[in-house]
Amino acid sequence: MAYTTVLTEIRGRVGIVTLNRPQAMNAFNTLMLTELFNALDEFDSNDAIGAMVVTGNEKAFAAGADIKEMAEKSPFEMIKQGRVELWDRIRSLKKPVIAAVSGWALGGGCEFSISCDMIVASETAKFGQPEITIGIIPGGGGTQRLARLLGKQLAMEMILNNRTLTAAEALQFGLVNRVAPVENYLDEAIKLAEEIASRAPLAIRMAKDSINAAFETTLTEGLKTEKRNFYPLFSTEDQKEGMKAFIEKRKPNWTGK
Ligand code: CO8
Repeated sequence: MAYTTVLTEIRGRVGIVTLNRPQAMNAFNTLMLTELFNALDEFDSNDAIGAMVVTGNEKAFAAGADIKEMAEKSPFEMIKQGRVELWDRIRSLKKPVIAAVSGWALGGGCEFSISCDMIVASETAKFGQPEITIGIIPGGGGTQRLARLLGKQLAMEMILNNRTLTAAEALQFGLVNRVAPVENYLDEAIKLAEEIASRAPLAIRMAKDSINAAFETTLTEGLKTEKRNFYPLFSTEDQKEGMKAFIEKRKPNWTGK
């Protein structure tokens, strides 16, 4: 499908979505939200794709929700749009999503990146939740995800006092997986996605689901989820192939079955 506010590309087994509103620092307006999630859904249901990358441009990953579009909205209109629920859909995508972040990742942009399964940042990336400066709070999961990822104190400072994190700080605090120079952060993200996409697809799906369960439940319940995802993998062709290939000292040939 042809989109205007996002660009899509397939490289090998990786689906890449590029946010494309550079004139607005990639702020999420209604059209871009629709197109972004349509593009992700398309990639997610395409068996030829094993992982996805979402990126912006060097200057801005995304500067949050479109303030101009939102400024005069009523609570009812905001609820009706259901925008803030969208970020939570990322974890229900079957395939891993990697955010490749350069420049500003603010508000909903920061929340989108931390809702992804991994983040590769450029050295110029800056993560922040400036909602407090415009009289609101994060609505795309920022209060919950940052508190879980960074701990209470730092989340408080980011959300209550607009503290931004540099790429180096984000790496130090475990918010991002790796930091690369601005010239090749996207290549790094695609390389990581390619590696993941070359692995056993069903095991990747079960692994993503199991790790996400860790944020939802007690350890006992989480371990049950892991077992529920672990045992069925022994009914897959890929488990038989993976173990056989190990014993025969060769590379496995995954079929995703
Ligand atoms: N919305 C609308 N337009 C924006 C936004 C935005 N979030 N951010 C930047 N722009 C526009 C500017 O208005 C400007 O447009 P114009 O040229 O027409 O005046 C253009 O992008 C370039 O921006 P600047 O001139 O401001 O560029 P600077 O380099 O000086 O500054 C910044 C860049 C720091 C990114 C600055 O633009 C900024 O602070 N932006 C706002 C950041 C912000 O407050 N984000 C939070 C928004 S609220 C939110 O995200 C709630 C999330 C809800 C859940 C998620 C659902 C989607």
